[in-house]
Amino acid sequence: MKKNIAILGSTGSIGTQSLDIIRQNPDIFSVEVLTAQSNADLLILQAIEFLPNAVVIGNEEFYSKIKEALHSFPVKIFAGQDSLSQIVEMEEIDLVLNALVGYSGLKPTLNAIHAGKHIALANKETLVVAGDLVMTLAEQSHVMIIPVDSEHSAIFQCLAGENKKNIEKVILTASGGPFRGKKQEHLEKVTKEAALLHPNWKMGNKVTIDSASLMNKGLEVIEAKWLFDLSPSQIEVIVHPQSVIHSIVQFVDGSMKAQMGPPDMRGPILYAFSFPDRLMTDFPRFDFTNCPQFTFEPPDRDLFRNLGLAYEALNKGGNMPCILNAANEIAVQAFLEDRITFLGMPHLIEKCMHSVTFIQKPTYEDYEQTNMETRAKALEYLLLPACRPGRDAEP
Ligand code: MN3
Repeated sequence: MKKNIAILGSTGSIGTQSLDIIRQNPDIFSVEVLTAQSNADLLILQAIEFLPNAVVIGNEEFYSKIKEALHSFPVKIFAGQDSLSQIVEMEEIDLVLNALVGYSGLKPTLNAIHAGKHIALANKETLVVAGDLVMTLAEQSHVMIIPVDSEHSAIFQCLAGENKKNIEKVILTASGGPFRGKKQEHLEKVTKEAALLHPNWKMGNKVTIDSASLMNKGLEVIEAKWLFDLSPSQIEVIVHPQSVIHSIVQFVDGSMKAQMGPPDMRGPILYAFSFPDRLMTDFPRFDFTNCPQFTFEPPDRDLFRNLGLAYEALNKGGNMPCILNAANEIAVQAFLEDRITFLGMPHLIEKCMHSVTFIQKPTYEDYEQTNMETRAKALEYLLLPACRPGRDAEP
C-alpha cells in the first residue's frame, strides 16, 4: 500500500524538495493533491509528471489556464482560498504535508486534523499562532503531527523510544544567519539582498529573512513548546554556525542526545514521510575525516531583539504569539519591499505587541480577529519614521 500524500504549497522550496523525494520512491509514496498560490506554470508541470487526483490553485485568475493545460489528463482542478483549505478532507489522503508560509497555513491544518489526516508540518506558524488549539484537536482526533522543521525533526528523532516526562530541556541550534557577529552600525544599513544570502540553508524568502533576524528561532521556540509540551524555561537556543547538529535533548539524568547530518531539508521531509521507518537515500553524507570544527556561542539577544520578543510572547500566552506572528509577517513583507529597515522590524513587532487587544483564552475566531487587527495596526505603524528605510530605528 502506497502512502498517499497531499502537498500544500508544492511549488515552494519545501514542496519541490518533497516531490524530489516522491520521485525517487515511486513505489512507496504517491501524490494525491498538489496546491499552489499563484505559480501556475510549475503546478501544471508537476501535475503532468505526478498525475495527482486533484490540484488547487489559490489565485482564481489561473484556473482556466490550468484547466486548458491539463484537459487531457485525469486530474481534478479547483481554485480559490476555500478550495485550498478544504482539499485536505479528500478521503484518499493519508498524510498532509503543510508547506504553506505564514498564517494561511492554520486553517488547512485544522481542517486536515478534523478529517483525521496525519500532518507533516513545515508551516511553523500554525503552531506559533494556535498551538493550543491545534495540539488539543490533534490529540482528540488521534492524529500525528510530525515536524518537518529541521530542529524539531531532530528533537522528534531524539525522543524516539523516550518518555517525554524525562526531558529536562531541549536546545535548539541556530546557524546565526548571515549577520552573525555583526555590530549595530552594520545592521542599520543591511539590504534585503544581504539578508537573503543564508550561509547554510536554501529556503524560501520569508524563512530566510526570519533566519537573518533570529525571528525564525523565536518562532521555533514557540513551535517546540507546543510540539513537545514544554515550558518556556525548558527551551534554550544556542548558535552553532556549521548547522550539522540540528538540535539536542537533555534528559533528567544529564544525558544528552543530538541529531546530526548535513544541512539538507530533504532529510526531515523524508523522515516525516517514512516515519516510523527510515528509507535509504543517496543524499550527501557528513564526512568526519574532512571535518570542520563544531563551534557554539550564545545568540546576541541585544542586537537581535526578535528572539527576546518571541520568549516574551510565549510567556504572556493567549493571543500574544499570534500578534507577534502577524506583525512579523507584515514586517518581513515590508522589508522585502524596502519599506522598513532591518532594525525597524523588531520595533514594529514590539509596538503591535503593546497595542493589539490581548485575549487570554482565544478561540479560533479570536485568532482570525487578532490576525486582522495586528496586520492593520502594523500597516499603520509602517508609516512611522522609526520603521522607514534611511532613518535610524530606535534602540
Ligand atoms: Mn528550522
